Amino acid sequence: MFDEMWGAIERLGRDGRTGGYLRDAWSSADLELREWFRQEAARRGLDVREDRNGNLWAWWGDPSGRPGVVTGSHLDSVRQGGAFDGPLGIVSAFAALDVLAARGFEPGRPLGIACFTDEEGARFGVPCMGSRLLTGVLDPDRARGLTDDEGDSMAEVLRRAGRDPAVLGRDPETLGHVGVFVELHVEQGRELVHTGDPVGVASAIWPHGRWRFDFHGQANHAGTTRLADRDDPTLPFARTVLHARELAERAGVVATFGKLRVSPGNANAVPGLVSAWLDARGGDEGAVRALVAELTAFSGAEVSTESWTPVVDFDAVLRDRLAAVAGAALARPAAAPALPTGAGHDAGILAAAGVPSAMVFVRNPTGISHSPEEHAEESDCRLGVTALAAVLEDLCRS
Ligand code: HGY
Ligand code: MN
Ligand code: MN
Ligand code: MN
Repeated sequence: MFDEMWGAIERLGRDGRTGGYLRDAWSSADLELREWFRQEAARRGLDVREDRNGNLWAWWGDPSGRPGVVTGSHLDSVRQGGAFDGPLGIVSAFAALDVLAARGFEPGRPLGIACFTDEEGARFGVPCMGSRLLTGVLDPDRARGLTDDEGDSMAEVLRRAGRDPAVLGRDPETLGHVGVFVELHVEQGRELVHTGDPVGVASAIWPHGRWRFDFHGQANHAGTTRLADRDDPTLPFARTVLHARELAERAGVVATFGKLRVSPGNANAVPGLVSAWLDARGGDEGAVRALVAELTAFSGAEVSTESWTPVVDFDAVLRDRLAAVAGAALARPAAAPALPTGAGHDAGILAAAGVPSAMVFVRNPTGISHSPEEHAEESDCRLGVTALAAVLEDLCRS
């Protein structure tokens, strides 16, 4: 079943030229993937629901009686992203339920699969949109007003997708259905390559955030405007990028300007505005915040915070329990290794909301992610399903 599911979605939203994925939230590719999720759930007789924030839930058993064990991830991608970031968690979830059902397993408590909407924030700029709205850490009015690169608001986009933006917001009833959440995800680094393990568990998620830097200047003719008469915003931007690198190296954190908009974008004009998005992360929250503060002062730009996620330390008892179960399921000599990650996840948002949460990582031989080079070997993906099935079975017993 794993191959069949993987084969069914691999082409959805794939750019034939680059092999990268374009699965913006609420795009046609995203809508096709949502339909695929519903069909896979229906094939298994799971009860599928979409909550007020667009997250999909497929249930084996009724969670309204007792909070369930939930696994899952997301199906959207960054632009030109890889195949595994998100979808591996969803396909592995269905495959793990197939393994359990084939064994004649009857869950002692409801067992669900969650597909969180807009985890990457590629379109509207705020990552983990669906889980942030679900848990109430994102103001629905702000979410409705966020715009994409064409200037369409999320409210407009939701209406076009047949959803009612007025109902966005905290959803304690749906969140109350989640007794424990386990997200399987491709590793976005090479730690498991170094340890020689196919599967690991997450110990923590680094604090991380996104800030928009707007460098204002004076649009003017590229040929007739003397250098001394220019107010060219690309110069302070360039200085800021170089300074960010120096600060990050000194502080032992990471800082990235990965998205840039030069307006109005004429090759023969000095731009009037440079908008640049900073992504800054690191194991030390104070160091990340200090870098952003110093860069803000240095830049002379108008700076606004798009998102901030404090450090997530996953529950150590749950983490160690799942590491032992996964290690045993794979007949490994020891428990699966626990590793921190610099990548954000819905599991982190749920953990921050007080839901017992954990993550299972599957080895990525390239260590590359958010790129078509992202990879996981089929054999490791299958081991990930074996580990996830064992973890879910263990959690359903408690
Ligand atoms: O940006 C992240 O860390 C995640 O992939 N959304
Ligand atoms: Mn990602
Ligand atoms: Mn992801
Ligand atoms: Mn648009």
